[in-house]
Amino acid sequence: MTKLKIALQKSGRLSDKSIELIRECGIGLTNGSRKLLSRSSNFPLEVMYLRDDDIPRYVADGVADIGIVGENVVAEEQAGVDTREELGFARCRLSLAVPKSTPYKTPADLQGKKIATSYPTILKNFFEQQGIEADIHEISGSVEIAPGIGLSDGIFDIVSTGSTLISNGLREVETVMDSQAVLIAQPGLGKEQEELLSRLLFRIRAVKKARNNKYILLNAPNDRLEEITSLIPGMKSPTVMPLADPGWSSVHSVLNENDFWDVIDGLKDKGAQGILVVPIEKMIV
Ligand code: PRT
Ligand code: ZN
Repeated sequence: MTKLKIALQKSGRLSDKSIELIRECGIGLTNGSRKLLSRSSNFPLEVMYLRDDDIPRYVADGVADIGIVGENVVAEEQAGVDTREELGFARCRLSLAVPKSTPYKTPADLQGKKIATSYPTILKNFFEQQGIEADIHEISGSVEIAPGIGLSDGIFDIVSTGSTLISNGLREVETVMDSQAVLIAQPGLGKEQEELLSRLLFRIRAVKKARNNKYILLNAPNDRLEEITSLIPGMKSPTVMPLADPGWSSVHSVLNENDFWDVIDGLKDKGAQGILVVPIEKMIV
């Protein structure tokens, strides 16, 4: 039987969330202990665990059909894979940073400077676009210490909270790209693999939607029902049921996480009571 082969990071910032996503898609994995390979008993999926930097190449070469990796690695490796879905986790950015005391106004201030990075391809493209000639010094880890030990004038690295930069006396001066985990696929997958991938993507989208939405239940005075239901239109329209107490109704709907607190404030202002908000496990629209 045809299997879809997916490459996941063996251990690191992407691994737990990647495995969790697969599990939330209802795909059980045997030996989740991250051996080299694991299989699913209830979906034709085979997982191979790799270093994240190797994932785009393995997918491009067809050793794996699909993979989960950061956009930063996809851009750096230039392996020729298709990005099929943004997954919304492992968000970070790739930025230029210089020592706090170094004056900086525009990228042109980096002309002729030495920049340490683990992402030479992305940085080279950025400098080319900006018409800047700088000396890119590739190092594989602890990039943030390079200026302090006199190895470079600045760095180009992943930033998330920014605390690593601050504790190394560096200042973020330019964001070159934003990144998050993405699902990549080999271009020109076979028909059967493509069918399996669309089943998987259907589930991933249901999980993503559910994560972004909450189920809301509340009691509303009937004379303000219209105002209240207009705030929570839901997937089609809210469910409204009479309560035993005449003059009151129970309203059920779905609420997007982004507008969550604003809507709750509005509902309270309009007299809603007993508001309950519960997580949704899957959302098929
Ligand atoms: O062993 P393997 O090669 O598989 O893993 P790795 O060590 O190369 O990568 P890993 O596990 O550290 O990161 C995997 C992916 O997570 C990256 O390619 C990014 O897409 C994403 N990601 C998200 C991050 C961060 N956030 C992050 N903060 N990757 C690294 N960092 C580092 C950053 O370099 C900085 O030095 O964390 C440090 C702390 O960041 P601040 O700004 O929060 O202090
Ligand atoms: Zn890596």
